[in-house]
Amino acid sequence: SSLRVVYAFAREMHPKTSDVFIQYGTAGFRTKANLLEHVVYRMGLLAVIRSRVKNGRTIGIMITASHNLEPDNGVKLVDPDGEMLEQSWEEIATRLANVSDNDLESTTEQVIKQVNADMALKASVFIGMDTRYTSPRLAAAAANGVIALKGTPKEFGIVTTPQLHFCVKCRNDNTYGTPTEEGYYEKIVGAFKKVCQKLPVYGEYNTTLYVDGANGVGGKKLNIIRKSLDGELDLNLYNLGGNGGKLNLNCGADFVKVSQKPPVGVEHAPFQRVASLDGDGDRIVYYYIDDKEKMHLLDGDRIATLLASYVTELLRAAEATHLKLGLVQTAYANGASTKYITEELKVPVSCVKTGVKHLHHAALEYDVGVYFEANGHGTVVYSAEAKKTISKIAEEGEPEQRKAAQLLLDIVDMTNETVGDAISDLFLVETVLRARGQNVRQWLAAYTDLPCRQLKVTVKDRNVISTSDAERLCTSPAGLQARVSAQAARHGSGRAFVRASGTEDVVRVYAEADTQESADKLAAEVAQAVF
Ligand code: NG1
Ligand code: ZN
Repeated sequence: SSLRVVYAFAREMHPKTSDVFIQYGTAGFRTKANLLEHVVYRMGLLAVIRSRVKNGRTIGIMITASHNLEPDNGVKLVDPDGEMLEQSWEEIATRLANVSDNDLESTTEQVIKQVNADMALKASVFIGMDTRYTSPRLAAAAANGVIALKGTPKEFGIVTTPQLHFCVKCRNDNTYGTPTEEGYYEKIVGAFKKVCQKLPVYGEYNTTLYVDGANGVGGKKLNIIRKSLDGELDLNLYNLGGNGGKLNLNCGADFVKVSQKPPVGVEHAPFQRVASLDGDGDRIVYYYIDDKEKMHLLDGDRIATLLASYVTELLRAAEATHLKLGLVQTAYANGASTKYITEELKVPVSCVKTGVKHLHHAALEYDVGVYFEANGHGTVVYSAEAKKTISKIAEEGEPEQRKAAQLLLDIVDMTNETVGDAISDLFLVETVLRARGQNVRQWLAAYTDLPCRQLKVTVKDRNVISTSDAERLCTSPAGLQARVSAQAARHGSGRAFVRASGTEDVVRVYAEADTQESADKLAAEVAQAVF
């Protein structure tokens, strides 16, 4: 059959060259780029099957290893609504990625039967990639996989991960926007410019923003956007990938958050706010350096509270408080942020497992769901009911109500609801600071973070660690949780947990306490217990 030819082609063109088992994890497959070509090709096959199961709706394939260093790469699938691949398919993806070339044909047939795909249907797959030098070759392998099963690939070239998610969503739901990079700018940047017309600059807010682009795709895209901002936001961009700057190396959101150090490659001025993006543009943290050269970090928790408090304010002004707003965090959220959300903002907060799919899912429970990982990955999602209500008030409400509702509608348009998006989040943060006439120090004043520390420990088999209670408790190996709890109890405001990473072969340790010294000590003690 013609499929025979397809599998023979796969063996020749994208052979499986490694026997190392690879797993579809928190963010798809991620490993050294040279081990991925056959995996990506097979994800091309799977995307076609998935598209057919979804009645020909478009599926996305993104080639990226996000905040990892240049030698790594990765691939993940995007579902029709722009969300992460449905969890039950992760096992199928893993199976397909690991079979031998000889068994690829029979396994693919099995999968087609198992998911009941009608292979006579059309199939459409959007492919995007980050700036890694290994990405074009992998994107081509993905396209070959799509063509092999007679699907139609559309290559977007270099885009941020959230831009690809956005395009997939728009392609399947044309009320959301136009499925192109330009369509993305029109909607998201267009909404920011609209808001700027309504909110004149005043108070302590200043339109200058420095950006650390992590030498990745996000900075490059902001460089395109920069020229269209008409002075409403003056972006000073650093780490755009030129001048020998290496992707994510000593720069970018993950480096800044985890090391609690400013990135290299950025000029610093005291109290100047800086936004730091990660390599594929789906995470963002802010920071500034004070006049004593101390860095102050405004992480994902901080962005979440800023957005949640402002949207709450607008809902109140629009008299739409029956819409339920909630916030979703993970165990990595700083304890001080959770306390602030509960006690000051009086907003319900849920804690879920690490990984944006868990947060996204939990956020959909609310009319307005704000979700962020502490590392800066997050967004806001609005229910259909919320959008309808806000639109109605924007048309028919009293003047003050209408004003608030119209502003909210712009904010909804500025938001990439499909996934955490550094560019969209940047404009949202700037909107709130501008609306409040605040500088970055005033933003930081909302609450004081507990000092914290993150460590990674390499162990023989990280999978011996199991957890419960949204990863805050360790259920195995036996006795470990008791030791972690005992150590945490010895430090003021001490809290610590351990879990196996879903993206790296390590165990992660998190600790917080009332002083940095204590947090560091607690993290080291817990790491010792794991080891
Ligand atoms: P792992 O490696 O499972 O901790 C990391 C991040 C996640 C998420 C994924 C996907 C931390 C502690 N973990 O997961 O939040 O962003 O990568 O990129 O930041
Ligand atoms: Zn990322």
